[in-house]
Amino acid sequence: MKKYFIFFIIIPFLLAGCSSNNPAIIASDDYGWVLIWEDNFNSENYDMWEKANHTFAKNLARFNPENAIIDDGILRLKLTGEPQASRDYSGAEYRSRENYSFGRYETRMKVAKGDGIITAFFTYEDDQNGLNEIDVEFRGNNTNEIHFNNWTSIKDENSEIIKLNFDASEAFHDYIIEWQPGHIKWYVDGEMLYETKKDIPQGDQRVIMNIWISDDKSKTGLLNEDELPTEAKFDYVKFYTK
Ligand SMILES: [Ca+2]
Repeated sequence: MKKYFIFFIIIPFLLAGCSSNNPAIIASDDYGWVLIWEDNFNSENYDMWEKANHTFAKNLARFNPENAIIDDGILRLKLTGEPQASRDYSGAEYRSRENYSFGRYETRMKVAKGDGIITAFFTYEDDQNGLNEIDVEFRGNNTNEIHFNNWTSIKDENSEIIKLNFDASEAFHDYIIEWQPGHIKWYVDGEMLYETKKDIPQGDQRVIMNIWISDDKSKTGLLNEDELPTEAKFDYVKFYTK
């Protein structure tokens, strides 16, 4: 009798242990994505992308198209000490010509290190009421922290800062924004790190990658010109829907 008792106690635990070796039970959001386009940056694709030449209020640099370079399968966005029109420094921005909607936006990137320096992968569009945006952003004064932000034209920035177990300036890592009508999820190297259901943009947006210098010294630190030139690198961008 004792033997049978042990059998019935142990077998359910063994079966439970086995089930963890089966294919993972995947949450509904994690499958069904269909790749719509990808750019691996093996060549310039001006039908799809443009190189920005503007700046904005809190940016101490101005984007210079010459600082966005496709080189050996990598998009290199350079930040230099060369004056550019109204600014003392030159950054770079690569932006899609088209707007896209709900979907999964994925990149593999290596960000820039240095006080004041921002590297970002994001979706963005101005509508008549203001800006709509979903960000993956790094401040170069702490590249062990990732910033997930989202705005709509009727609600200011929602921000979440998460500590990573690596320095994003030392190697390439995978970053994903999953944007759906009711939520946004952010993934790093396949792991979901944050989800929000607040203030989800609803209109189509461009896909943008850039490098620039923040004037907000209290948050990003003061630029050290000895850190220049520097650059952020992008291996690919992919867009999926379902
Ligand atoms: Ca590539």
